[in-house]
Amino acid sequence: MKITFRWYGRGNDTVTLEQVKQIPGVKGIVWALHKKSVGEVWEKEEIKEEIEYIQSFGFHTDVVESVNVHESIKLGNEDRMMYIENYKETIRNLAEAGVKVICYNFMPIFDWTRTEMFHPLEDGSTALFYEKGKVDNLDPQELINTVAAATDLTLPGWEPEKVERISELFESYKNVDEEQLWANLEVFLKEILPVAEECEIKMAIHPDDPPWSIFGLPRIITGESSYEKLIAISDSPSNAFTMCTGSMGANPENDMVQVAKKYAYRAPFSHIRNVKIYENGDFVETSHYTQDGSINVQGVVEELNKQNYTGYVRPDHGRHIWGEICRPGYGLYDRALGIMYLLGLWDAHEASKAGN
Ligand code: DNO
Ligand code: MN
Repeated sequence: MKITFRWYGRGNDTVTLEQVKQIPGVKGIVWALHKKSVGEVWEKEEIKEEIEYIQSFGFHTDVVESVNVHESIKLGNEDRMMYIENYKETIRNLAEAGVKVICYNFMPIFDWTRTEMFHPLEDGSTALFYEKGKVDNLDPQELINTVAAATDLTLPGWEPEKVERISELFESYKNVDEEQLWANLEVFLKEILPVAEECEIKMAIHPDDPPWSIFGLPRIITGESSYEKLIAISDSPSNAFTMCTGSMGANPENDMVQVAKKYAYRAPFSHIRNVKIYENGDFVETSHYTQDGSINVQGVVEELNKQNYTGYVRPDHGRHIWGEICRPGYGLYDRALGIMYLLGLWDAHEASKAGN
């Protein structure tokens, strides 16, 4: 298990790399060129500048999250080939800079979806919250307003250029059901995987968050059967997964210990976090501690340890604690606590394996 930390870049994150350096065990930064528009090629020079800065702190830059996929590719529009060619060039440029894993997702229009960014918890902290009944009855525009009001920072997946075209995009997705979205993903994968394989890059798809359809939009990376379908499309070693316990695990039917048991071998990258799921389908993000939520984080780490997992791991969203003002879910303190929990669990399993 190689511990990493997601960081949004200079001037774009409230957390600094000087601070991240003080979290024990962090070896790498999960990064991206956040200023790029979706669909643009990431040029060699800009990649170099970013990774040199990160590496000057002694961190590796092996993992990128995310190179986002243009809506035209997901929709299967006529101009998709141009965007696919751009994507291939980005893969090549990242490989040349030494990148090993690219995390991406294939969610229509919205990336992760929550109804509240700073939901108060009983312990006085706040966290991201998903109110199912609200999403079931909400106009997507209201959701966009909620996200916009929560922070001045641009959140990945909620870029202004996309938000401006929201009704047009909804209209386009009327003709795309789950089957069509799978077909479009297949076209994308068959094009990019040979390039990724040649470059020794793993394309690690992130599950849909939450793992079910919202606003009538299709969602396809939702559980074990999605993983089976992905493998059936291509068993290239580059066709890989980002195992995210909090995203996939928000559906209680997904047992994340089982998922780790069966699929960690294909997940060069894992996001580990906890959510507390309520009976009505609402969920709130909690600390990483197993007892605080519904996900068996302890069991997942135990399983990874049994497999001598060598993938990259990052704590995923945390709460906002000790008065920290930060990007929703991406503060310093709770993610640092999460890392210490993961490392503690890991070391305890190592010790018991060694018979200590
Ligand atoms: C939620 C987060 C996601 C993730 C992107 C990857 O669990 O990890 O927002 O960053 O979906 O493309
Ligand atoms: Mn995640």
